Amino acid sequence: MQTKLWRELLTPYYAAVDELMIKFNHITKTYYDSGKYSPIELVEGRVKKISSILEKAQKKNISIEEIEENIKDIAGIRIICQFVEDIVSVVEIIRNRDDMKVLEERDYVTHSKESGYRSYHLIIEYELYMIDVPKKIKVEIQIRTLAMNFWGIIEHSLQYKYRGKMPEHISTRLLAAADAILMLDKEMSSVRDEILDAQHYMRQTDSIISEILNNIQNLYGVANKREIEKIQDEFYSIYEKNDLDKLERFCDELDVIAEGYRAQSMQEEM
Ligand code: 0O2
Repeated sequence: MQTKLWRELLTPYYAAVDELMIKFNHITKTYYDSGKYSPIELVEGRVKKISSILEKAQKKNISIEEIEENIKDIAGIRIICQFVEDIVSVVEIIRNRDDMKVLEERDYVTHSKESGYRSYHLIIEYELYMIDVPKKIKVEIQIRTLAMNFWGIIEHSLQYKYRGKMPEHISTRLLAAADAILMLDKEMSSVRDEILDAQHYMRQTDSIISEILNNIQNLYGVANKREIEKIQDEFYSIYEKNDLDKLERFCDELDVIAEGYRAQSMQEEM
C-alpha cells in the first residue's frame, strides 16, 4: 500500500485514540474532583506501527483489504489500575457507556495466557466523526494492574528480542515472575482499604492546604501585613501537627475571615 493510503487508513485510528484518551482521563478527573478514588490510575494510547500491522496480517493470513475488518488492535488504549478489583470497575464503566460498544471480551486476568500474561481485553466499536460522516472504528482496550503492566512490558521486550524463540530458561523465569506478580496483586488487594484510606487522607489534606494557601494569598490584597503574618504562623503550627481535623477547622475559620474582608472591600467600593 502506498504511504498516502496508509495515512488515509490510519488517520481515523489516531483520532479515535486521541478522543478515547481524553474521555478516560476525564473520567479519572471527575472521580478526583468529587474527592473519590479513581479505579483508573493511568491511560496510555497508541496506533500500531505499519510494520507491526503488516507482520500481524502476514501471520494471520489477512489481506491488505481485510486489515480494517480483521486486525482489531490497530488502535489501542491501555488502562492501568492500582488493584485487581479496579479492573472489574473499569470494565463495568465501559460496558455502561453508550459511545463504546463492546464487541469482544477476553479475561486473561482470571485465565492467564500460557506465557503468564495477565490483562483484561475488550474490543470496542467507537463511532468517530471525521468531518461529517460517522465511521465505526474498532479499538482494543487492555485493562491491567500496575504490576501486570510491569510484567507485560518486560516480557514484550524479551519477546521482541527473541522473536518467538525465547530460550526456555528465560520463559521459566518469566513464569516464576508472573507468579510473583499474582502474589503481589493479592497482597496489595488485602491491604487495599488501608491504602485507599491513606490516599484519601492525602488527597483531602492536599485540597485543604491549597484552599488555605489560596485564601492567604487573596488576603494580601485586603488585610494588613501583621495580620497575614499571624495567620501564616498559625497555619504553619497547625500544619506541623499533621492533624486533618485541625486543618479543616482552620480552613473554615480562614474562610470566614476572607469573607469578612470581601464584604468590607465591596462596601468600600460602593
Ligand atoms: P502489540 O505489539 O502489543 O500490538 P488472537 O488471540 O491471536 O486471535 P490477538 O490480537 O493476538 O489475537 O489477541 P490477544 O492474544 O488478545 O493479544 C492482543 C495483544 O495483547 C497483543 O498484541 C499484546 O499487546 C497483548 N498480549 C497478548 N499476549 C501477550 C503475551 O503473552 N505477552 C505480552 N507481553 N503481551 C501479550 P500484539 O499485536 O501481539 O502486540
